[in-house]
Amino acid sequence: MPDAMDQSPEVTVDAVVIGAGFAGLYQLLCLRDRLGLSVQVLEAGDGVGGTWYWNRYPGARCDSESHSYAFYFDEALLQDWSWTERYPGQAEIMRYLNHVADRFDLRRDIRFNARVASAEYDEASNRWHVRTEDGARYAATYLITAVGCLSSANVPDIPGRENFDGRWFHTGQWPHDGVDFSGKRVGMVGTGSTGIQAAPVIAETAGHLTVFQRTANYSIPARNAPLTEEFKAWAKASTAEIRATMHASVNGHAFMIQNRSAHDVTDAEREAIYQAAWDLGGLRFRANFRDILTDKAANDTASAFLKAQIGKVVKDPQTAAVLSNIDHPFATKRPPIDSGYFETFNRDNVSLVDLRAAPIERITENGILTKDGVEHPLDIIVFATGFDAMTGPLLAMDITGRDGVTLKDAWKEGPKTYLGLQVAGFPNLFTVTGPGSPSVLTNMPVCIEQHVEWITDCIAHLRANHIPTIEPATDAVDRWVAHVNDAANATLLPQAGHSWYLGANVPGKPRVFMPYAGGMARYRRTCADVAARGYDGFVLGAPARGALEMTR
Ligand code: NA7
Repeated sequence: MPDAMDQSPEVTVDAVVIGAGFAGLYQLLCLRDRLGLSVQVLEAGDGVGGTWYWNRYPGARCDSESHSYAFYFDEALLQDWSWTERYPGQAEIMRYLNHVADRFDLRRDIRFNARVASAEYDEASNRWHVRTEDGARYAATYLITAVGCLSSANVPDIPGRENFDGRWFHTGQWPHDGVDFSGKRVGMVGTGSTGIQAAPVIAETAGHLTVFQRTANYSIPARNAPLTEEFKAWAKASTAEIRATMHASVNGHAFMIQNRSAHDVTDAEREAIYQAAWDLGGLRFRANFRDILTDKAANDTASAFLKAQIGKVVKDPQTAAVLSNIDHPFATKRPPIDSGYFETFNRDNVSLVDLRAAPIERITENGILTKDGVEHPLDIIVFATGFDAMTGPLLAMDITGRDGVTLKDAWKEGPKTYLGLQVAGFPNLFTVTGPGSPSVLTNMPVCIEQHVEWITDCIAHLRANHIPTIEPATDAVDRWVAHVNDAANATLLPQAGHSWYLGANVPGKPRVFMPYAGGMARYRRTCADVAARGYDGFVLGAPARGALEMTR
């Protein structure tokens, strides 16, 4: 008997786009308004926003500066929108993306509450058949995933969670009506960017906050503040300059990495440079010297400075020692920036548990039991434990390409893409900010714009030339995967053996350095060259005979 899914009529469009965050919104706009295609966006949430729709945890804030965390494709949009703070908060980013959706009339082609369950390529018709969990069906020539890199929550499989009498939450699936911490005993597991943002805010209202730290982390003050009218005026007058800097920089930020080695200056000069960067706040700290991420001795200087700051801020020496017992070079895990994180440990209602000394044994009815036999009584557990990054959201969908090969099979040893954009054996499937692209190592809107525009130009090329399919050649994929590895190995990044860049935070996930560490500017040139050379490394399907005759 056919199931309910088979009974709903299939809707045919030129392109299905999965996700309505920055990437999905811009991809819709480009394909629909620039190329004139019919497009259906499928979005699991009930609103636009992607990452920012789900990550509503207390203190959620972007760590790219607001004037660079925006679409740059439309000058009028840039001129009309004003950010209010140096680093945009979650609610303001949501307002921005809703503004974009309204301004370009995008909602009419987005179906909300539509989580994609499967997508299957049919060679005979050259169509992707896409199903949502609620049984809707779509057929499309092009399938574009705009699912984000950090959208598959990693809730650790700690025994006993089901027995906990209190409530628990993952920061990436935060309730829309918030969580009331007042007077509650809150345990927060995880001290990545998220935990570091959340702890100070939770501590403001919680009866007691216990932070469970497995890996100690560096953090630099964000020094977030309202933007001055002068800065706002400068940002609006300087959009061309800001865009040029973001396109030229390694990370897509609106500042360049200084072209000097940490060894070029005296110890006193270096200390003064670090102090000034600490006082200024934010990710610019990493840009002080060109060799911070390539030379261990250079990195050690930054690392020593940052560890010393923890000791200056945190009053209890034992707590300071645990917080600064950091085992990896600076910035080899995503460097958090914070608003009062280390200061939080000076509060009477905050304590730190060192999971390296006593790991979590299990969750009990009353709280968290650590291996030293101490039960930490809790009313609420917050898992700030990150994501099954980059591949997680793609593999959560059942994607099947040519000859019945699934993406799970194709990637069982780790993700294999060409330029992070396409997978061999999956014709006309494009992965915005996919593994093998700079993505999470950059200021995301910049790399999203580049990917979306490249994909749009590519589809325009296919259509203009009646080319039915594009997919990468396997040797081009092999070369790119090797290059992605080489680029990572030329840096200190793989030295943080437990980072999510390597997939090491998810049990059983292949250990492969997933993002491309060769730099955004270089990557942008590579993608442009590939296209200019007739999509070198890609296999283009032969134009249909009828189509060719029509063009003659
Ligand atoms: P992260 O950076 O992956 O941090 C997750 C944190 O949770 C990190 O401290 C982990 O420790 C910790 N963790 C994960 N699983 C466990 C278990 N089972 N027990 C104890 N501690 C655990 O995620 P975030 O959400 O903070 O940030 C993700 C990105 O979002 C960030 O990099 C920015 O790009 C924005 P570990 O280090 O694995 O020992």
